[in-house]
Amino acid sequence: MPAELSPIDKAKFAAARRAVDFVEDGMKVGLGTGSTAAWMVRCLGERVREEGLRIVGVPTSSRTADLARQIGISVVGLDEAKWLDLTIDGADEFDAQLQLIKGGGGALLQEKIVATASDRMIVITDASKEVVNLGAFPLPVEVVPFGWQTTRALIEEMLIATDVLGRQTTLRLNGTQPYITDEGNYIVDLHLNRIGNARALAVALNQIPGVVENGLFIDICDMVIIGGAEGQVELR
Ligand code: ABF
Repeated sequence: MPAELSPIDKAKFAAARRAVDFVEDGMKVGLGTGSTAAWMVRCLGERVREEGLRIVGVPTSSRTADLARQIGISVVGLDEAKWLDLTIDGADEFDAQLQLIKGGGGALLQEKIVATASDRMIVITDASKEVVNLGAFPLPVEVVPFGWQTTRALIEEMLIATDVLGRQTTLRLNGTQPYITDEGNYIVDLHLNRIGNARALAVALNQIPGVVENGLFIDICDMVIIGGAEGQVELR
């Protein structure tokens, strides 16, 4: 483990390091996005260089694609890979059922497509992201720019009939301009505080025209690896 890391980065590194043990020669691997996933890409690169591990990586964002190429991991698109053995990614929140909120990094759409097209998804995280109820972290919803204010109003209207505590929504910005995803869309963050029924909310959101995808990952994650600042890991 790099010695000069902060406690949180040591925890992220420990989870990432353990997760790459699950990667076997010849696998097609989904490469997540975010700072924890970036550690995983570096650890995977080390195995490629030092052990001659032969893998193909499918990145979930342009940022991850750039990093993987720099590090010497072969990168292909999902349509070339077709189906993946394993995806390893970070998360913003996870609960006891391994339901997740993702998308704080803005890559939820590609992350969900890639994870869904994988035999197995492993989430790597530090302990701070474990929650009893999802929702303290704002739930990202990717929407098409056309008519986004109408889409946002429809989301707010739908939330009234939903089992959530908060109802505020905000358009994600990059400076003063809307944040643009890799797919050219906007993100509306939902400040819900507590989500009672994540499964029902995920379905309801995706029924609204203009919503492309939401950051609730239900029945997608198979294992969470929680890293600690002393290098310890816990598998759930
Ligand atoms: C991705 O990166 C996202 O889905 C999640 O929003 C974020 C987690 O970032 P980090 O690992 O930097 O905390 O996995």
